[in-house]
Amino acid sequence: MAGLQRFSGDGSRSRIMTLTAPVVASILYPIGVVMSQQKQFNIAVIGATGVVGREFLKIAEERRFPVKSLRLLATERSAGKRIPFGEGEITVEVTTHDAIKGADFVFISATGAISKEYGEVSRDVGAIAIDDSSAWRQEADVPLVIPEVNPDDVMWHKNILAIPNCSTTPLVMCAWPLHKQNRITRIIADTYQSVSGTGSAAVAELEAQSRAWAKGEKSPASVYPQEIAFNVLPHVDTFLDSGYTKEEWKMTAETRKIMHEPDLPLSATCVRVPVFFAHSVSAHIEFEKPIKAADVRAILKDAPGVIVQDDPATNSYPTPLASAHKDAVFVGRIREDSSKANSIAMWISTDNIRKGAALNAIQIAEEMVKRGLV
Ligand code: 2RA
Repeated sequence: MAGLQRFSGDGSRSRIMTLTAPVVASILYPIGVVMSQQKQFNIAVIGATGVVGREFLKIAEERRFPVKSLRLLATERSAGKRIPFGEGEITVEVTTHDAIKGADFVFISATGAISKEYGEVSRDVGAIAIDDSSAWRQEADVPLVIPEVNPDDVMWHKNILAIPNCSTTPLVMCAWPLHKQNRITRIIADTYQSVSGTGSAAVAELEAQSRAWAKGEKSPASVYPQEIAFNVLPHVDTFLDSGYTKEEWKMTAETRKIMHEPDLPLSATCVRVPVFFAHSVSAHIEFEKPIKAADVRAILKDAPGVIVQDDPATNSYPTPLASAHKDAVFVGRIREDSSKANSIAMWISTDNIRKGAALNAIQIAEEMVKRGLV
């Protein structure tokens, strides 16, 4: 059994034990959970020490994903760190091709270059890669999946599957159930994206700049091109020749692919805001036929993974602060767009690290397990 190490007692390195699979199962899952009858999987997580990687581990435990063995992989800088999992800790190893041999699932949340390389290696060694980057999302033989929207797309995978960008997922989770009832003809989406979407260095930068500001000092921008504290930057990812950013292009291209609507008109403006966790979207959606705000509320109330929070009389609407660390996509401020017939405006907030990334990845794996694809 590859790689799962558990520290006993004081956790000293001399007392590292490598455990066999049945022991692991009995340690990770409380007595009474019938793990022996459930298929279990060898998992490798690339980018295990990052914001998404750590959330992935939390969610795998919460959802009792059937783990047989777990290898946590990262850069040399992080190798040797110990990360809690179950009742023990696992030592982070350097990402190598050998380290993913024997894995059933390889979850990748690292750089685009690592995603590209390790997606290919996963495929070559017969593992299933579920990738969080944009490296594979537009490849014709790579399904881009939100299990609540297009679960059947897992069926045609060729060992690499991608999860959508964290600003795309919440929008599509709300748009898709409406589109099924009344065809969408155009979407305008403006995002308010938290710094955790950039990674832990950006979270630290916002904190440092906020603390410095409170003391009347300045802390320089290094992750972002300009200060992010008490500011908003209409700039997420790189600028393209079209004048859009790559993040904005991703929202269009990914929404089209997931909804199987290759010509769906969508224009996005993606904005970074001084919020730690959870992305928000202000969406204006036009439909083929007339539609009422009440219809939208009713449809979205039944939409899987979506919670309607829409009571202006009590100041109840989604916010990033309240949506952070939760699984659902929260939607509110649903109203008929006064500027255009057959159009609805709405406001969406979602934890970008959970449903926007780690949770969606685990749900894809769960969908594949449910369908006996692995
Ligand atoms: C961001 N959407 O928020 C990106 C992360 N995938 O920067």
